[in-house]
Amino acid sequence: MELITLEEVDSTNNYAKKNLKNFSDKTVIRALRQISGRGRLNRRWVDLGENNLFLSVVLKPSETFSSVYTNLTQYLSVILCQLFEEYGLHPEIKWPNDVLINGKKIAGILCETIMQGAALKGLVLGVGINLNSTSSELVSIPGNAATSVNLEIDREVNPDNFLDMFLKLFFKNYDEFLEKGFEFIKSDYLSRACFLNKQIQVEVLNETKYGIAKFVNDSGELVLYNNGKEFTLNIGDIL
Ligand code: BT5
Repeated sequence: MELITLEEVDSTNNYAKKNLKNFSDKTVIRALRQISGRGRLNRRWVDLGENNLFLSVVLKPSETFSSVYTNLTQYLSVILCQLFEEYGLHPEIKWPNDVLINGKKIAGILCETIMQGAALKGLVLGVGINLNSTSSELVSIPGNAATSVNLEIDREVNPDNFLDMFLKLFFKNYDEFLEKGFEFIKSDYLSRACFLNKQIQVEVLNETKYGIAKFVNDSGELVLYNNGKEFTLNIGDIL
């Protein structure tokens, strides 16, 4: 594992993608300031200052795509939960990979796949983690439902220490996860899931699906029941 720290960047994911060929497998790009952080579907990730984490993990696990890579964001969401639990918090996962504390978003994950024809050039797994913020800064975030670790535990968090713990835990079981897939993390994922057996709405590519979130299958997909019908979703946003 190699860690590269940048003072300022538009987006660590953009930087990792632009310079992908220069990075080997398991290179981590961290930026102290990120001025145009991205979420999914062109949404923004708000920079709450240097005492927070913005990073992208460059992964080059194989030369062709494997379906297990679609579960990397879920693997990462479990790692984040385990870290927050070290701070005495009770994080929950909203399918597929949002990490919430008391119903508020504390971290965001964006995984991008870079292909050239059928060849996999790499994966860029980006994560923003709110460690230190103020209630007034959080108000600027669209949706008004964000939090940070310091506000939940009433003390500042050292970003370097957190990053250190994050990298150790992420890479500890990473190779085994790639071999075994979602099933390897399934029970850790489900024990933190906050959406099961509830009537939910999921936005899937401009369409809204309604139903009861019945279970998450062995591929990490969400299975919804509605009027006796079953829908299996592999992407979407629970509203
Ligand atoms: C995400 O998107 O949650 C993925 C965010 C990934 C950010 C990292 S930072 C390092 C790397 N480089 C990048 O450019 N990106 C990655 P999504 O599920 O689309 O959620 C975006 C929504 O989260 C926004 O529309 C806001 O409502 C909310 N949001 C934005 N900034 C936030 C923050 N700092 N804390 C909590 N919520 C935030």
